[in-house]
Amino acid sequence: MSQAIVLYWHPMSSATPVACALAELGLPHERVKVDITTGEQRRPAFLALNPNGKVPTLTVGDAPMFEALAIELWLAEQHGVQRGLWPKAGTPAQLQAFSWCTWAYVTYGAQVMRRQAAIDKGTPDDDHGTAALQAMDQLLAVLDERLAKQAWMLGEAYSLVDLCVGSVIGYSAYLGAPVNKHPHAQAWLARVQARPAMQVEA
Ligand SMILES: N[C@@H](CCC(=O)N[C@@H](CS)C(=O)NCC(=O)O)C(=O)O
Repeated sequence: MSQAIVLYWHPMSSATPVACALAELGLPHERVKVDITTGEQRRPAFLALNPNGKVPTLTVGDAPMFEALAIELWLAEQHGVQRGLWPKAGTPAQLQAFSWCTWAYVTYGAQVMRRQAAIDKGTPDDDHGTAALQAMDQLLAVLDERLAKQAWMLGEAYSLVDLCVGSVIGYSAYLGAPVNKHPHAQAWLARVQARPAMQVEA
């Protein structure tokens, strides 16, 4: 029997893509809401699971893990292959899957954080906010080129790479990233966001 999975989450947060991935996989799990607006994330019991005091945090049996990207990759590797939602180990597609998910969270994500910082300062269009949008525009062109040739990130079938990359791109659009200048990426994002699993309360 597989070990119990518990997701520590807060609505509309970095935990959202993890909640959607669990729904897409149809994996039974428990949800524990951590109210990050009242400081629940700094309680000792929670810090023992994630010393950073952040959601998402996942426990698998007694073992905790954190960072949305790590959790999504673990879920995909552990539970996605048998459901046809993640490539088999050792295939060229698996290498692309790791590359694009990391691209979204690390390379593109750095620009998202830069834009977010400018917005949080109350000056979204200061030098940093504007430079972040320009950098995202260039990265979106790379994504658009891939999606001009194929319907989904790995080819002709939807995978958890679409969920992972689409979650970051979707959030960036909300911060003003020019996704609508890139028609293939824009159409793909709409298809990703229409998945039933993306509609879960998260
Ligand atoms: N890089 C982390 C970011 C996690 C993060 O910043 N979570 C926010 C919610 S979106 C949080 O828990 N904030 C609570 C706090 O900073 O006190 C990840 O992807 O998991």
